[in-house]
Amino acid sequence: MEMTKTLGEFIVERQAEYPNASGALTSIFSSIRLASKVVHREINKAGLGDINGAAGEENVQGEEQQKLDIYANEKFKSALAARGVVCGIASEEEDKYVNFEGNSQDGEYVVLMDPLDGSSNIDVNVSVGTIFSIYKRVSEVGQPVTSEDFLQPGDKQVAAGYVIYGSSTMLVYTTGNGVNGFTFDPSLGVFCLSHPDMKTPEDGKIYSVNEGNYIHFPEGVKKYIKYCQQEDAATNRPYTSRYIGSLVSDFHRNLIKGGIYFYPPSSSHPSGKLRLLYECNPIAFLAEQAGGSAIAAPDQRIMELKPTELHQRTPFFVGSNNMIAKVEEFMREN
Ligand code: AHM
Ligand code: MG
Repeated sequence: MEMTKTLGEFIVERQAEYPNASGALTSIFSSIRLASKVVHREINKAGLGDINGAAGEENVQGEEQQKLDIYANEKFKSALAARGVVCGIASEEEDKYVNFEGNSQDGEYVVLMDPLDGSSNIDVNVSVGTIFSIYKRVSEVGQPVTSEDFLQPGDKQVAAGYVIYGSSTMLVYTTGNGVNGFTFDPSLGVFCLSHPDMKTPEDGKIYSVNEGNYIHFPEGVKKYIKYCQQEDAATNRPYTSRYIGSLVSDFHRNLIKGGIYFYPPSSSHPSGKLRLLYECNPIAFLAEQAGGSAIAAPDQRIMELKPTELHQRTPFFVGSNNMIAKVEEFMREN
């Protein structure tokens, strides 16, 4: 069998290529890698034990927490706290940001995460994911973290990525030098480089949106959806509609094949549904690093938004450049 490079080897190699990259980042990736293996293991046997189903609690956003949401949150949190390089985290499943005490206080990085995204899909054996975003703290090293550490614009991200627990488990990440994807080999217990230097097509044929909300969408978005459905040989229309309802999975497919994912503002949810800090920013960073784009509105890059709240939501349009340009055009005109 030909051995491909493992995630661990790749990170060490990259560190040598970029001497300014801190060894702390390597350590953070080790934590994420470990926690994702534990979550992978649990998800793969989720139908067997009593890990499926609701936990009986709601998160701060009024959403019902699933047992696996809480499990994944705990695993990632403790893995990140263990190495003393992360001083605090914020998570979809935590009301407030969490300060890591003790020698973690000397850590220079904060991590924001959605430990288990797409949790409505857990009980029915459909792919879910973990999303993470890493920043350098702006507060003083040695002191407790502050909200400013977490409310940084996406452009300040040091690294971001996701784990997709799909038909195979993959970890995809960027440190601002392109995007690389690693597939987990469960028999060896390692992630192997399977998708080096991922680039998304300039154009795509797939549009991904919850069309059940159509009636509540702004006029420009409605017209764009109709545009996707019209027949036009020159532009390969009608496009194909694909919507899993797991952002990570929908994005991952579109990243590889070319496409657009959007969760627009609607009359019932004026800011959309997705969270800026731990869903949209990391996905936007990956999209741009793969040659695509991510916007909140026409001419409004996601990563330039200045966050004001930890769990703030934003409209989100992400994917192939030409498709994003087209939806922008429709939104501008309407
Ligand atoms: P979650 O973090 O509570 O799972 O919610 C985020 C998910 C995304 O993964 C997905 O794209 C979206 O919510 C689906 O929402 P909807 O069911 O409204 O289409
Ligand atoms: Mg989520």
